[in-house]
Amino acid sequence: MIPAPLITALREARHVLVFTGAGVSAESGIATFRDALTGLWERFDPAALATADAFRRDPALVWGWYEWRRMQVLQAQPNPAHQAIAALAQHVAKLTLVTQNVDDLHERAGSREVIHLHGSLHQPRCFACARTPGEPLGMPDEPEGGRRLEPPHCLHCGGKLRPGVVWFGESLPTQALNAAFDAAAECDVLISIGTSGVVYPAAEVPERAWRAGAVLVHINLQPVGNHAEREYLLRGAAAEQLPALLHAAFAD
Ligand code: BJW
Ligand code: ZN
Repeated sequence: MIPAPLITALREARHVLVFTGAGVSAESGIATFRDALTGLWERFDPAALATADAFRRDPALVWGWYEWRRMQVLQAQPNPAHQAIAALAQHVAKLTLVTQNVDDLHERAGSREVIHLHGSLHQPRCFACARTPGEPLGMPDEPEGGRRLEPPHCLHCGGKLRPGVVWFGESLPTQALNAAFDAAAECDVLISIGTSGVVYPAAEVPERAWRAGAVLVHINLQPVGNHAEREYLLRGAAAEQLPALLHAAFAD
């Protein structure tokens, strides 16, 4: 059952901020990070794979792991949750989409101007000079993946290419973070989908929106959130809950 005040808030909203995490892509077959048994951090050590120190220590291990993940994303398709977010943009005056995800499934579902707080698997840059390669990466060389793979070299300085993602201890892209905080300060409704909300500063986005007076709704398999006033939880899979919310708000 979708609470009536939430339906009303969504119908009347001028600016909706959609904030997504790994759970929105779970039903496309992309692993999340912290889910029991299936999460990436259950099977892999983040300190060995998702830090600049790890890349310095063993670039082939880190590059091979990210190429394996990039290949999984290339083979995946957007699911009904990604599609519902793209469709929601047609129903509200303004929609801002902020994602923590490093895949491109929102773009492939038709969402425009996606704000990526944690970068992208598809836009590597040089570890030495930070410039991007002149041409996009082709299909990964290592289809079986998960194994060591030497990173390609930068055409400008000869340094090693690194994945264009934000590792632990690194700053988020300033423009993206500012745009997300600005949207949080002025949105009427924030829909937070498939995120555990434990990684900062990204987790501040829904917190700031709530403090600024927005209605906050979480769509999650788990009971996330603070159960405060103006805060709702639609518990279940994003690919079911989000289309149901849109149907309830905009079907007639
Ligand atoms: C479903 C579903 C379905 C499943 N339907 N729902 C203490 C306090 C505050 C901060 C810190 C601290 N200690 C350290 C920090 C800083 C650190 C941090 O936050 N650490 C915490 C983990 C404690 N943050 C940073 O380092 C950030 N930088 C920074 O702070 O810079 C300043 C600084 C500079 C110098 C020194 C120190 C600080 C950078 C953070 C970068 C995060 N990067 C990653 C990896 C990206 C690359 C890669 O992909 O490998 O980003 S970590 C990983 O977590 C990834 C995600 O974007 C991010 C968030 O995860 P997400 O999306 O929430 O996924 P899960 O798996 O956690 O949750 C999935 C959810 O979906 C669950 O709730 C499920 O129930 C749900 N779900 N299926 C609906 N079908
Ligand atoms: Zn370079």
